[in-house]
Amino acid sequence: MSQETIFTKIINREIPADILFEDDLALAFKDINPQAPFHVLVIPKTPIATMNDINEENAHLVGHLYLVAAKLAKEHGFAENGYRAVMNCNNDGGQTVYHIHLHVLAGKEMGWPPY
Ligand code: D5M
Repeated sequence: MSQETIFTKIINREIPADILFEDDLALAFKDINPQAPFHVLVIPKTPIATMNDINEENAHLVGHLYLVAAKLAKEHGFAENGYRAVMNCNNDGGQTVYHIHLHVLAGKEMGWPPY
């Protein structure tokens, strides 16, 4: 299927990942190339290639990603100090895997803007 990426293989347990959370709609696992002490990716189980492909039918999944992100950040003790949740889109956004994912970064003070 054209929308299959390495993240589909993680969902299907065809390749290993350090999974922190799973439910019917989403999966969260540690980023293989962490940019902060805590760096987790939260993905929908249904593949959506980019933010440009979010629509009325699948938008509820994106809200769910944020719900899972906040839950994980709270559970790991980052609620008070704070954290960042970001989704990259296409080349200029820095997207490399074309299955949308929310990066959840925490455990250090982050800068802005994100050059
Ligand atoms: O982010 C894609 C992210 O996906 C990037 O931070 C590395 C991560 N990645 C890629 N392959 C894996 C595997 N196999 N496990 C865990 N994390 C992975 P983007 O926003 O698309 O640049």
